[in-house]
Amino acid sequence: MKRKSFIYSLEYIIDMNFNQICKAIKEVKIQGAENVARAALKAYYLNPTKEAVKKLISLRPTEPCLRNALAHLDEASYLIGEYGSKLIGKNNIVYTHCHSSTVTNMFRIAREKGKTFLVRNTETRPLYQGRITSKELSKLGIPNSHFVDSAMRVALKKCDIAFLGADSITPDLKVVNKIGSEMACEIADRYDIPVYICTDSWKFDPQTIFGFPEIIEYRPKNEIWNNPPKGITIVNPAFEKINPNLITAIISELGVLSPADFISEVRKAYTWMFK
Ligand code: RUB
Repeated sequence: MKRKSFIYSLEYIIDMNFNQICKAIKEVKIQGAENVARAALKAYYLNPTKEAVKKLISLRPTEPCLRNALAHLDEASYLIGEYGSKLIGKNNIVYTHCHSSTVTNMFRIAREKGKTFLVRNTETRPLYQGRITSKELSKLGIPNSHFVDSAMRVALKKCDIAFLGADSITPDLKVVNKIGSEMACEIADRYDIPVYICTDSWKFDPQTIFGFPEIIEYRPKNEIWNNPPKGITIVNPAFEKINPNLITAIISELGVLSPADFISEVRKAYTWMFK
């Protein structure tokens, strides 16, 4: 049976910024260990930096729930970096699409370990999140070649390995990620390039266990074309589901696992979700 959400008492923080949430936690306007942890997670998402983590932890020193929630994300990111970087060979050409902080962090760790590799990435129309990836890689000193989306096959076919992020993973083994991701996987399959998904296990979507389909977000048409002539229907899907057969493995804090093994480890790790 689907459980009720208990976060109704925190609705008022939805419009708060990072500093306002910190103030509310400090002044005990947000109280109760679990509510403090939930609010801190929201604040962390608004400001995902090491300084923010330090500040959030300092607000209520007797709150291990808050510390554990924040630590999970950092620990998972660290482990994904450790596992993923091992898969990058010397002077590899590596592909990625869109912007995944988990993938970029893994590249950072690989670089810190002395791995030399070149990243090829696609720009990700219409919002160009691929540029964020390119900018971050440049800052990290990782050589990077940037391609338009329609050059995806050209970008990919000489790559040794591909890494993508995930927005959601469903019990029927589907990884949902930025539009273009399944196309990238199909091209990679054609050229025998292994594809790894880098993701925290929290991307598993428990709602889908209860028969709710994973909804694919369709975004406003003006992101693509501001004033198109009449009679044109603009279709702007933000995400797509990837066929699990096209995924070599999912790299998470649970290990480097096939989609089926990943789901079975998630089932063990989060038994309460399946009741
Ligand atoms: C971003 C996207 C990313 C995942 C994973 O899409 O698809 O691959 O969100 O990101 P959008 P992360 O730009 O529309 O949010 O690894 O940072 O969780």
